Amino acid sequence: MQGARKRNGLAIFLVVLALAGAAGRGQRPDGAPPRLNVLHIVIDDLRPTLGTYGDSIAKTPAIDRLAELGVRFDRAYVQYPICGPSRASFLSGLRPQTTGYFGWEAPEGVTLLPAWFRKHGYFAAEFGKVFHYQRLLFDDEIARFERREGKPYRPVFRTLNPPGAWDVSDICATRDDPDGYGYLYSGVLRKEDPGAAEHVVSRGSLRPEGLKGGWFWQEWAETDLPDEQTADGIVVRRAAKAMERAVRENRPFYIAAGIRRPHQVLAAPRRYFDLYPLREIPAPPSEPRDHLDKVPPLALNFDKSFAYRVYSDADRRRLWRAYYANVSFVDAQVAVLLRAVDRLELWKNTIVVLHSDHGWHLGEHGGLGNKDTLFEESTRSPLIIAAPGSAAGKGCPRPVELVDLFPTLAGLSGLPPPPRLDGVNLQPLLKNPQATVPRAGAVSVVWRRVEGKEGRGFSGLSIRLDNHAGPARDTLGRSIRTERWRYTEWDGGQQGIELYDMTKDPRELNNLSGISELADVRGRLKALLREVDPTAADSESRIRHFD
Ligand SMILES: [Ca+2]
Repeated sequence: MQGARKRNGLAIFLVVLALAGAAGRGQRPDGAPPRLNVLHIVIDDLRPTLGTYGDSIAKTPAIDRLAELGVRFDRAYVQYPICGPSRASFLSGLRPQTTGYFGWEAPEGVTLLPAWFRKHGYFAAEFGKVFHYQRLLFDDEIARFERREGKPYRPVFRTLNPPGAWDVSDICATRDDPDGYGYLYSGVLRKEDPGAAEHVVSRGSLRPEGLKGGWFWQEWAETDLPDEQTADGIVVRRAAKAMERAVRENRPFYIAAGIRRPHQVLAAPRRYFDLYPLREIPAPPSEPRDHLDKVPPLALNFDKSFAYRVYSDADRRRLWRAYYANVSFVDAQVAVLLRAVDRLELWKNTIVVLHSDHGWHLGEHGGLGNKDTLFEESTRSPLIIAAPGSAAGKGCPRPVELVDLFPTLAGLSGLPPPPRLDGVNLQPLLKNPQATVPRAGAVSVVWRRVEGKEGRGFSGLSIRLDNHAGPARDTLGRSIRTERWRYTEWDGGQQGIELYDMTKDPRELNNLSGISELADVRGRLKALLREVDPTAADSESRIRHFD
Protein backbone atom coordinates (compact mmCIF):
# COMPACT_ATOMS: atom_id res chain seq x y z
CA MET A 1 0.00 0.00 0.00
CA GLN A 2 2.67 2.33 1.01
CA GLY A 3 4.56 1.59 -2.23
CA ALA A 4 1.40 2.17 -4.30
CA ARG A 5 0.78 5.45 -2.52
CA LYS A 6 4.36 6.39 -3.21
CA ARG A 7 3.97 5.42 -6.85
CA ASN A 8 0.67 7.33 -7.08
CA GLY A 9 2.30 10.29 -5.42
CA LEU A 10 5.18 10.09 -7.87
CA ALA A 11 2.76 9.83 -10.80
CA ILE A 12 0.83 12.88 -9.59
CA PHE A 13 4.09 14.70 -9.06
CA LEU A 14 5.20 13.85 -12.61
CA VAL A 15 1.86 14.97 -14.08
CA VAL A 16 2.07 18.25 -12.16
CA LEU A 17 5.65 18.64 -13.32
CA ALA A 18 4.67 17.97 -16.92
CA LEU A 19 1.80 20.48 -16.74
CA ALA A 20 4.04 23.02 -15.10
CA GLY A 21 6.62 22.42 -17.85
CA ALA A 22 3.97 22.83 -20.55
CA ALA A 23 2.76 26.05 -18.98
CA GLY A 24 6.34 27.16 -18.59
CA ARG A 25 7.00 26.66 -22.30
CA GLY A 26 4.03 28.87 -22.95
CA GLN A 27 1.76 26.03 -24.12
CA ARG A 28 -1.78 27.01 -23.43
CA PRO A 29 -4.48 24.60 -22.31
CA ASP A 30 -6.61 25.28 -25.40
CA GLY A 31 -3.96 23.71 -27.59
CA ALA A 32 -2.89 27.04 -29.11
CA PRO A 33 0.72 27.11 -30.29
CA PRO A 34 3.48 27.85 -27.78
CA ARG A 35 4.14 31.49 -27.14
CA LEU A 36 7.12 33.04 -28.83
CA ASN A 37 10.01 34.53 -26.91
CA VAL A 38 11.05 38.12 -27.57
CA LEU A 39 14.62 39.41 -27.75
CA HIS A 40 14.30 43.19 -27.94
CA ILE A 41 17.51 45.03 -28.88
CA VAL A 42 17.30 48.79 -28.30
CA ILE A 43 20.25 50.83 -29.55
CA ASP A 44 20.83 54.43 -28.49
CA ASP A 45 21.06 57.22 -31.09
CA LEU A 46 21.59 54.91 -34.09
CA ARG A 47 20.66 56.31 -37.48
CA PRO A 48 20.52 53.70 -40.25
CA THR A 49 24.26 53.84 -41.01
CA LEU A 50 24.18 50.10 -41.62
CA GLY A 51 25.16 47.91 -44.52
CA THR A 52 21.66 46.51 -44.87
CA TYR A 53 20.29 50.05 -45.19
CA GLY A 54 22.60 50.71 -48.13
CA ASP A 55 25.49 52.42 -46.33
CA SER A 56 28.53 51.35 -48.35
CA ILE A 57 31.06 52.35 -45.67
CA ALA A 58 29.50 50.84 -42.55
CA LYS A 59 30.79 47.41 -41.52
CA THR A 60 27.86 45.81 -39.74
CA PRO A 61 27.78 42.06 -40.52
CA ALA A 62 25.64 41.02 -37.53
CA ILE A 63 22.83 43.51 -38.08
CA ASP A 64 22.98 42.80 -41.81
CA ARG A 65 22.58 39.11 -41.01
CA LEU A 66 19.57 39.83 -38.81
CA ALA A 67 18.01 41.71 -41.71
CA GLU A 68 18.55 38.63 -43.89
CA LEU A 69 16.57 36.61 -41.35
CA GLY A 70 13.69 39.07 -41.06
CA VAL A 71 12.04 42.18 -42.45
CA ARG A 72 13.91 45.48 -42.62
CA PHE A 73 11.59 48.47 -42.29
CA ASP A 74 12.99 51.20 -44.53
CA ARG A 75 10.65 53.91 -43.27
CA ALA A 76 10.42 53.49 -39.50
CA TYR A 77 9.99 56.61 -37.40
CA VAL A 78 10.18 57.46 -33.72
CA GLN A 79 7.40 59.37 -32.02
CA TYR A 80 9.77 61.78 -30.28
CA PRO A 81 13.44 62.19 -31.25
CA ILE A 82 14.82 62.29 -27.70
CA CYS A 83 15.72 59.24 -25.58
CA GLY A 84 13.29 59.55 -22.67
CA PRO A 85 10.01 60.40 -24.42
CA SER A 86 10.76 57.99 -27.29
CA ARG A 87 11.36 55.07 -24.94
CA ALA A 88 8.36 55.93 -22.77
CA SER A 89 6.31 55.96 -25.98
CA PHE A 90 7.33 52.65 -27.57
CA LEU A 91 7.31 50.86 -24.21
CA SER A 92 3.78 52.08 -23.46
CA GLY A 93 2.47 51.84 -27.03
CA LEU A 94 1.19 55.40 -26.75
CA ARG A 95 2.27 58.66 -28.35
CA PRO A 96 3.68 61.33 -26.04
CA GLN A 97 0.86 63.63 -27.07
CA THR A 98 -1.69 60.97 -26.07
CA THR A 99 -0.35 60.63 -22.57
CA GLY A 100 0.68 64.30 -22.38
CA TYR A 101 3.97 62.96 -21.17
CA PHE A 102 7.21 64.22 -22.66
CA GLY A 103 9.69 63.53 -19.89
CA TRP A 104 12.14 60.86 -18.82
CA GLU A 105 10.10 58.65 -16.54
CA ALA A 106 7.40 56.20 -17.57
CA PRO A 107 3.95 57.74 -17.98
CA GLU A 108 1.60 57.09 -15.12
CA GLY A 109 -1.43 54.84 -15.40
CA VAL A 110 -0.43 53.06 -18.61
CA THR A 111 0.35 49.43 -19.44
CA LEU A 112 4.01 48.83 -20.16
CA LEU A 113 5.29 46.30 -22.66
CA PRO A 114 7.37 44.25 -20.19
CA ALA A 115 4.60 44.32 -17.58
CA TRP A 116 2.12 43.07 -20.17
CA PHE A 117 4.33 40.11 -21.07
CA ARG A 118 4.97 39.47 -17.40
CA LYS A 119 1.28 39.46 -16.66
CA HIS A 120 0.87 36.76 -19.30
CA GLY A 121 3.40 34.43 -17.75
CA TYR A 122 6.62 35.62 -19.36
CA PHE A 123 9.96 36.12 -17.70
CA ALA A 124 10.69 39.81 -18.38
CA ALA A 125 14.21 41.18 -17.95
CA GLU A 126 16.06 44.29 -19.09
CA PHE A 127 19.77 44.90 -19.28
CA GLY A 128 21.34 48.28 -19.92
CA LYS A 129 19.42 51.32 -21.12
CA VAL A 130 15.96 50.19 -22.13
CA PHE A 131 13.88 52.61 -20.17
CA HIS A 132 15.74 55.79 -19.54
CA TYR A 133 17.80 55.97 -16.41
CA GLN A 134 18.93 58.84 -14.32
CA ARG A 135 22.42 59.69 -13.31
CA LEU A 136 22.63 61.02 -9.83
CA LEU A 137 24.72 64.08 -10.41
CA PHE A 138 27.75 65.43 -8.68
CA ASP A 139 25.75 66.99 -5.93
CA ASP A 140 24.14 63.69 -5.11
CA GLU A 141 24.62 62.66 -1.53
CA ILE A 142 26.59 59.55 -2.40
CA ALA A 143 28.98 61.35 -4.68
CA ARG A 144 29.49 64.06 -2.05
CA PHE A 145 30.18 61.39 0.51
CA GLU A 146 32.67 59.63 -1.73
CA ARG A 147 34.48 62.85 -2.49
CA ARG A 148 34.59 63.75 1.17
CA GLU A 149 36.01 60.32 1.90
CA GLY A 150 38.58 60.73 -0.86
CA LYS A 151 37.12 57.91 -2.89
CA PRO A 152 37.07 58.18 -6.66
CA TYR A 153 33.86 59.52 -8.09
CA ARG A 154 31.82 57.06 -10.09
CA PRO A 155 28.42 58.04 -11.39
CA VAL A 156 25.52 56.28 -9.76
CA PHE A 157 22.58 55.35 -11.92
CA ARG A 158 19.06 54.36 -11.17
CA THR A 159 16.51 53.15 -13.63
CA LEU A 160 13.34 55.14 -14.14
CA ASN A 161 11.24 52.01 -14.48
CA PRO A 162 8.05 51.87 -12.54
CA PRO A 163 8.25 49.14 -9.89
CA GLY A 164 7.14 45.69 -11.01
CA ALA A 165 7.54 46.25 -14.74
CA TRP A 166 10.26 43.59 -14.99
CA ASP A 167 11.35 40.46 -13.15
CA VAL A 168 14.94 41.63 -13.55
CA SER A 169 16.03 45.22 -14.17
CA ASP A 170 19.81 45.44 -14.44
CA ILE A 171 21.16 48.63 -15.97
CA CYS A 172 24.73 47.31 -15.67
CA ALA A 173 26.03 50.64 -14.55
CA THR A 174 25.64 50.85 -10.84
CA ARG A 175 28.25 52.04 -8.44
CA ASP A 176 28.68 48.60 -6.96
CA ASP A 177 28.56 46.63 -10.18
CA PRO A 178 31.04 43.78 -9.76
CA ASP A 179 32.05 43.93 -13.42
CA GLY A 180 32.93 47.59 -13.21
CA TYR A 181 33.31 49.88 -16.20
CA GLY A 182 29.71 50.89 -15.88
CA TYR A 183 31.00 54.41 -15.61
CA LEU A 184 31.77 54.40 -19.30
CA TYR A 185 28.04 55.06 -19.52
CA SER A 186 28.84 58.50 -18.26
CA GLY A 187 28.00 61.27 -20.67
CA VAL A 188 31.56 62.44 -20.60
CA LEU A 189 34.75 60.58 -19.80
CA ARG A 190 35.50 62.76 -16.84
CA LYS A 191 38.85 63.21 -15.27
CA GLU A 192 37.16 62.08 -12.10
CA ASP A 193 36.62 58.65 -13.65
CA PRO A 194 40.09 57.26 -13.19
CA GLY A 195 39.15 53.81 -14.41
CA ALA A 196 37.79 55.23 -17.65
CA ALA A 197 40.61 57.64 -18.25
CA GLU A 198 43.31 55.02 -17.90
CA HIS A 199 41.75 52.96 -20.68
CA VAL A 200 41.52 55.83 -23.16
CA VAL A 201 44.36 55.58 -25.67
CA SER A 202 43.24 58.42 -27.92
CA ARG A 203 40.49 60.96 -27.83
CA GLY A 204 39.11 63.86 -29.81
CA SER A 205 36.31 66.36 -29.66
CA LEU A 206 34.62 69.15 -31.54
CA ARG A 207 33.65 72.15 -29.51
CA PRO A 208 31.98 74.75 -31.69
CA GLU A 209 32.77 78.31 -30.78
CA GLY A 210 29.90 80.45 -29.57
CA LEU A 211 27.47 77.61 -28.91
CA LYS A 212 27.20 77.11 -25.20
CA GLY A 213 26.26 73.85 -23.60
CA GLY A 214 26.96 70.31 -24.70
CA TRP A 215 24.45 70.16 -27.52
CA PHE A 216 26.96 70.42 -30.35
CA TRP A 217 29.92 69.19 -28.44
CA GLN A 218 30.92 65.90 -30.05
CA GLU A 219 33.44 63.74 -28.28
CA TRP A 220 35.01 60.40 -29.06
CA ALA A 221 37.55 58.09 -27.44
CA GLU A 222 39.50 55.01 -28.46
CA THR A 223 39.99 52.61 -25.57
CA ASP A 224 42.16 49.55 -24.97
CA LEU A 225 39.32 47.62 -23.35
CA PRO A 226 38.27 44.17 -24.52
CA ASP A 227 34.62 44.17 -25.58
CA GLU A 228 33.52 42.14 -22.59
CA GLN A 229 34.77 44.84 -20.24
CA THR A 230 32.83 47.64 -21.88
CA ALA A 231 29.44 48.57 -20.50
CA ASP A 232 27.65 47.37 -23.64
CA GLY A 233 29.71 44.21 -23.70
CA ILE A 234 28.50 43.50 -20.17
CA VAL A 235 24.89 44.28 -21.13
CA VAL A 236 24.72 41.81 -24.02
CA ARG A 237 26.53 39.05 -22.17
CA ARG A 238 24.15 39.32 -19.23
CA ALA A 239 21.17 39.37 -21.59
CA ALA A 240 22.52 36.21 -23.27
CA LYS A 241 22.86 34.54 -19.86
CA ALA A 242 19.29 35.54 -19.03
CA MET A 243 18.10 33.85 -22.23
CA GLU A 244 19.99 30.72 -21.20
CA ARG A 245 18.36 30.81 -17.81
CA ALA A 246 14.86 31.23 -19.23
CA VAL A 247 15.43 28.30 -21.60
CA ARG A 248 16.77 26.18 -18.76
CA GLU A 249 13.71 27.03 -16.68
CA ASN A 250 11.33 26.48 -19.59
CA ARG A 251 9.89 29.97 -19.32
CA PRO A 252 8.85 32.07 -22.31
CA PHE A 253 10.85 35.28 -22.12
CA TYR A 254 10.75 38.92 -23.07
CA ILE A 255 14.35 40.05 -22.70
CA ALA A 256 15.47 43.54 -23.65
CA ALA A 257 19.09 44.56 -24.18
CA GLY A 258 19.73 48.31 -24.24
CA ILE A 259 22.99 49.15 -26.00
CA ARG A 260 24.26 52.62 -25.16
CA ARG A 261 26.52 53.38 -28.13
CA PRO A 262 26.65 55.15 -30.54
CA HIS A 263 25.38 57.69 -28.01
CA GLN A 264 27.96 60.26 -27.00
CA VAL A 265 30.68 59.86 -25.80
CA LEU A 266 31.64 57.86 -28.90
CA ALA A 267 33.90 55.59 -26.86
CA ALA A 268 34.80 52.20 -28.32
CA PRO A 269 37.80 49.89 -28.40
CA ARG A 270 40.49 51.05 -30.81
CA ARG A 271 40.15 48.13 -33.19
CA TYR A 272 36.77 49.46 -34.30
CA PHE A 273 38.29 52.82 -35.15
CA ASP A 274 40.98 50.95 -37.10
CA LEU A 275 38.23 49.59 -39.39
CA TYR A 276 37.78 53.11 -40.76
CA PRO A 277 40.94 54.89 -41.87
CA LEU A 278 40.19 58.61 -42.01
CA ARG A 279 41.30 58.82 -45.67
CA GLU A 280 38.45 56.46 -46.57
CA ILE A 281 35.79 58.66 -44.98
CA PRO A 282 34.33 60.85 -47.73
CA ALA A 283 33.63 64.53 -47.35
CA PRO A 284 29.99 65.16 -46.44
CA PRO A 285 27.78 66.07 -49.40
CA SER A 286 27.43 69.80 -49.95
CA GLU A 287 24.22 71.69 -49.33
CA PRO A 288 22.85 74.81 -51.03
CA ARG A 289 23.44 77.33 -48.28
CA ASP A 290 20.30 79.24 -49.00
CA HIS A 291 18.07 76.21 -48.40
CA LEU A 292 17.64 77.31 -44.80
CA ASP A 293 16.00 80.54 -45.96
CA LYS A 294 12.81 78.55 -46.53
CA VAL A 295 13.05 76.58 -43.28
CA PRO A 296 11.03 77.82 -40.26
CA PRO A 297 13.34 78.88 -37.40
CA LEU A 298 11.91 76.32 -34.95
CA ALA A 299 12.81 73.48 -37.32
CA LEU A 300 16.45 73.84 -36.26
CA ASN A 301 17.78 73.20 -32.78
CA PHE A 302 19.97 76.30 -32.96
CA ASP A 303 19.51 79.80 -34.31
CA LYS A 304 20.00 80.12 -38.06
CA SER A 305 22.74 82.66 -37.48
CA PHE A 306 24.99 79.75 -36.43
CA ALA A 307 24.43 77.83 -39.66
CA TYR A 308 27.62 76.78 -41.47
CA ARG A 309 29.73 78.06 -38.60
CA VAL A 310 29.60 74.92 -36.47
CA TYR A 311 31.76 72.23 -38.08
CA SER A 312 34.19 72.25 -40.97
CA ASP A 313 34.09 69.39 -43.49
CA ALA A 314 37.30 68.02 -41.95
CA ASP A 315 35.61 68.05 -38.53
CA ARG A 316 32.66 66.18 -39.91
CA ARG A 317 34.84 63.49 -41.46
CA ARG A 318 36.50 62.85 -38.08
CA LEU A 319 33.09 62.77 -36.44
CA TRP A 320 31.70 60.37 -39.03
CA ARG A 321 34.69 58.08 -38.51
CA ALA A 322 34.06 57.94 -34.76
CA TYR A 323 30.37 57.31 -35.36
CA TYR A 324 31.08 54.47 -37.80
CA ALA A 325 33.57 52.95 -35.35
CA ASN A 326 30.94 52.97 -32.63
CA VAL A 327 28.32 51.50 -34.95
CA SER A 328 30.69 48.60 -35.72
CA PHE A 329 31.32 48.16 -32.01
CA VAL A 330 27.56 48.02 -31.45
CA ASP A 331 27.26 45.50 -34.27
CA ALA A 332 29.81 43.25 -32.56
CA GLN A 333 27.70 43.36 -29.39
CA VAL A 334 24.58 42.48 -31.37
CA ALA A 335 26.60 39.52 -32.71
CA VAL A 336 26.97 38.23 -29.14
CA LEU A 337 23.19 38.17 -28.78
CA LEU A 338 22.62 36.53 -32.15
CA ARG A 339 25.22 33.86 -31.38
CA ALA A 340 23.31 33.10 -28.17
CA VAL A 341 20.11 32.71 -30.22
CA ASP A 342 22.03 30.32 -32.52
CA ARG A 343 23.53 28.34 -29.66
CA LEU A 344 20.21 27.99 -27.82
CA GLU A 345 18.42 27.13 -31.11
CA LEU A 346 15.87 29.84 -30.47
CA TRP A 347 15.18 31.14 -34.00
CA LYS A 348 12.21 28.78 -34.37
CA ASN A 349 10.34 30.22 -31.40
CA THR A 350 11.82 33.68 -30.82
CA ILE A 351 11.10 37.13 -32.24
CA VAL A 352 14.24 39.24 -32.53
CA VAL A 353 13.55 42.95 -32.92
CA LEU A 354 16.21 45.65 -33.25
CA HIS A 355 15.80 49.42 -33.45
CA SER A 356 17.03 52.72 -32.05
CA ASP A 357 15.28 55.34 -29.93
CA HIS A 358 15.84 58.01 -32.63
CA GLY A 359 18.40 59.09 -35.19
CA TRP A 360 21.32 61.48 -34.94
CA HIS A 361 22.53 64.57 -36.79
CA LEU A 362 26.10 64.61 -38.02
CA GLY A 363 26.19 68.16 -39.32
CA GLU A 364 23.27 68.34 -41.78
CA HIS A 365 21.27 71.51 -42.45
CA GLY A 366 24.01 73.97 -41.69
CA GLY A 367 25.63 72.03 -38.86
CA LEU A 368 22.94 70.30 -36.84
CA GLY A 369 24.20 68.06 -34.09
CA ASN A 370 22.35 65.80 -31.71
CA LYS A 371 18.64 65.16 -32.39
CA ASP A 372 15.43 66.98 -31.42
CA THR A 373 14.50 68.05 -34.94
CA LEU A 374 11.81 66.67 -37.24
CA PHE A 375 14.18 66.07 -40.12
CA GLU A 376 14.77 62.56 -41.45
CA GLU A 377 18.17 62.15 -39.75
CA SER A 378 16.62 62.76 -36.34
CA THR A 379 13.28 60.93 -36.64
CA ARG A 380 14.22 57.83 -38.63
CA SER A 381 15.27 54.65 -36.88
CA PRO A 382 16.47 51.34 -38.19
CA LEU A 383 13.87 48.67 -37.47
CA ILE A 384 14.37 44.97 -38.15
CA ILE A 385 11.96 42.27 -37.02
CA ALA A 386 12.84 38.61 -37.46
CA ALA A 387 9.96 36.38 -36.39
CA PRO A 388 9.16 32.75 -37.13
CA GLY A 389 7.13 32.68 -40.32
CA SER A 390 8.05 36.23 -41.34
CA ALA A 391 9.42 37.12 -44.75
CA ALA A 392 13.22 36.85 -44.74
CA GLY A 393 15.66 39.32 -46.24
CA LYS A 394 13.00 41.71 -47.48
CA GLY A 395 12.71 45.47 -47.08
CA CYS A 396 9.37 47.08 -46.29
CA PRO A 397 8.68 50.53 -47.82
CA ARG A 398 5.62 51.35 -45.72
CA PRO A 399 5.88 54.10 -43.12
CA VAL A 400 5.71 52.56 -39.66
CA GLU A 401 6.14 53.87 -36.13
CA LEU A 402 7.89 52.53 -33.07
CA VAL A 403 4.56 52.82 -31.29
CA ASP A 404 3.54 49.87 -33.52
CA LEU A 405 5.92 47.57 -31.67
CA PHE A 406 3.63 46.91 -28.72
CA PRO A 407 0.65 45.59 -30.75
CA THR A 408 3.01 43.75 -33.12
CA LEU A 409 4.99 41.95 -30.42
CA ALA A 410 1.83 41.15 -28.47
CA GLY A 411 0.14 39.86 -31.64
CA LEU A 412 3.09 37.72 -32.70
CA SER A 413 3.29 36.24 -29.21
CA GLY A 414 -0.39 35.42 -29.10
CA LEU A 415 -1.12 37.91 -26.33
CA PRO A 416 -4.23 40.08 -26.45
CA PRO A 417 -3.45 43.78 -26.84
CA PRO A 418 -4.10 46.00 -23.86
CA PRO A 419 -7.21 48.16 -24.22
CA ARG A 420 -5.40 51.38 -25.07
CA LEU A 421 -2.73 51.50 -27.79
CA ASP A 422 -1.91 54.06 -30.48
CA GLY A 423 -0.02 51.80 -32.89
CA VAL A 424 -1.08 49.20 -35.42
CA ASN A 425 -0.14 45.54 -35.61
CA LEU A 426 2.54 45.11 -38.30
CA GLN A 427 2.05 41.34 -38.67
CA PRO A 428 0.61 41.68 -42.22
CA LEU A 429 3.84 43.46 -43.25
CA LEU A 430 5.97 40.72 -41.73
CA LYS A 431 4.18 38.20 -43.96
CA ASN A 432 4.18 40.49 -46.99
CA PRO A 433 6.30 43.64 -46.75
CA GLN A 434 4.39 45.14 -49.70
CA ALA A 435 1.00 44.76 -47.99
CA THR A 436 -0.97 47.85 -47.06
CA VAL A 437 -1.47 48.89 -43.46
CA PRO A 438 -4.42 50.77 -41.98
CA ARG A 439 -2.65 54.11 -41.94
CA ALA A 440 -0.47 55.80 -44.50
CA GLY A 441 1.83 57.99 -42.43
CA ALA A 442 4.18 58.08 -39.43
CA VAL A 443 4.00 60.99 -36.99
CA SER A 444 6.82 62.48 -34.92
CA VAL A 445 6.67 65.53 -32.66
CA VAL A 446 9.05 67.83 -30.79
CA TRP A 447 8.39 70.39 -28.14
CA ARG A 448 9.35 74.04 -28.47
CA ARG A 449 8.71 76.88 -26.04
CA VAL A 450 7.96 80.23 -27.60
CA GLU A 451 8.14 83.50 -25.74
CA GLY A 452 8.26 87.00 -27.14
CA LYS A 453 10.39 86.80 -30.25
CA GLU A 454 12.30 83.74 -29.14
CA GLY A 455 11.89 80.00 -29.22
CA ARG A 456 13.72 77.19 -27.43
CA GLY A 457 13.95 73.44 -27.68
CA PHE A 458 15.63 70.84 -25.53
CA SER A 459 19.05 72.33 -26.22
CA GLY A 460 18.02 75.53 -24.49
CA LEU A 461 19.62 77.54 -27.28
CA SER A 462 17.76 80.69 -28.19
CA ILE A 463 16.09 80.68 -31.62
CA ARG A 464 14.95 84.01 -33.09
CA LEU A 465 11.45 83.77 -34.51
CA ASP A 466 10.24 85.25 -37.79
CA ASN A 467 6.78 85.75 -36.31
CA HIS A 468 6.22 87.36 -32.98
CA ALA A 469 4.90 84.64 -30.66
CA GLY A 470 3.58 86.67 -27.72
CA PRO A 471 3.44 85.35 -24.14
CA ALA A 472 5.37 82.24 -23.12
CA ARG A 473 3.76 78.97 -24.03
CA ASP A 474 4.61 75.42 -24.98
CA THR A 475 4.03 74.31 -28.55
CA LEU A 476 4.71 71.26 -30.66
CA GLY A 477 6.20 70.73 -34.06
CA ARG A 478 4.35 67.84 -35.71
CA SER A 479 5.51 65.98 -38.75
CA ILE A 480 3.94 63.27 -40.86
CA ARG A 481 5.99 61.07 -43.20
CA THR A 482 4.31 59.18 -45.99
CA GLU A 483 6.10 57.07 -48.59
CA ARG A 484 6.56 60.14 -50.75
CA TRP A 485 6.21 63.24 -48.56
CA ARG A 486 7.21 64.82 -45.30
CA TYR A 487 4.83 67.52 -44.02
CA THR A 488 5.63 69.45 -40.84
CA GLU A 489 3.74 72.12 -38.92
CA TRP A 490 5.26 74.32 -36.23
CA ASP A 491 2.79 75.52 -33.62
CA GLY A 492 -0.15 74.40 -35.73
CA GLY A 493 1.41 76.20 -38.70
CA GLN A 494 1.67 79.59 -36.99
CA GLN A 495 5.43 79.25 -36.87
CA GLY A 496 5.81 77.76 -40.31
CA ILE A 497 5.17 74.74 -42.49
CA GLU A 498 7.53 72.41 -44.33
CA LEU A 499 6.81 70.11 -47.25
CA TYR A 500 9.45 67.89 -48.81
CA ASP A 501 9.17 65.54 -51.74
CA MET A 502 11.26 62.73 -50.28
CA THR A 503 11.56 60.82 -53.54
CA LYS A 504 13.15 63.78 -55.35
CA ASP A 505 14.71 65.48 -52.33
CA PRO A 506 15.64 62.85 -49.72
CA ARG A 507 17.93 65.27 -47.87
CA GLU A 508 15.11 67.78 -47.36
CA LEU A 509 16.86 70.70 -48.98
CA ASN A 510 13.90 72.24 -50.79
CA ASN A 511 10.88 73.23 -48.69
CA LEU A 512 7.92 73.18 -51.08
CA SER A 513 5.30 74.45 -48.65
CA GLY A 514 4.96 77.76 -50.49
CA ILE A 515 4.37 76.20 -53.92
CA SER A 516 0.76 76.93 -54.87
CA GLU A 517 0.57 73.98 -57.28
CA LEU A 518 1.04 71.69 -54.27
CA ALA A 519 -1.81 73.18 -52.21
CA ASP A 520 -3.84 69.99 -52.65
CA VAL A 521 -0.96 67.81 -51.46
CA ARG A 522 -0.45 70.10 -48.49
CA GLY A 523 -4.15 69.99 -47.61
CA ARG A 524 -4.26 66.20 -47.89
CA LEU A 525 -1.22 65.79 -45.62
CA LYS A 526 -2.62 68.28 -43.11
CA ALA A 527 -5.78 66.15 -42.88
CA LEU A 528 -3.77 62.92 -42.72
CA LEU A 529 -1.68 64.29 -39.85
CA ARG A 530 -4.91 64.92 -37.90
CA GLU A 531 -6.20 61.48 -38.79
CA VAL A 532 -3.10 59.66 -37.53
CA ASP A 533 -2.65 61.99 -34.56
CA PRO A 534 -6.07 63.27 -33.44
CA THR A 535 -4.42 65.52 -30.84
CA ALA A 536 -3.10 67.65 -33.73
CA ALA A 537 -6.56 69.16 -34.05
CA ASP A 538 -6.13 70.60 -30.59
CA SER A 539 -3.69 73.47 -30.76
CA GLU A 540 -3.51 73.63 -26.97
CA SER A 541 -1.60 70.37 -26.64
CA ARG A 542 -1.32 68.84 -23.26
CA ILE A 543 2.33 69.01 -22.36
CA ARG A 544 3.25 67.81 -18.92
CA HIS A 545 6.27 66.64 -17.04
CA PHE A 546 8.68 68.20 -19.42
CA ASP A 547 11.26 69.12 -16.89
CA1 LIG B 1 18.88 58.22 -27.47
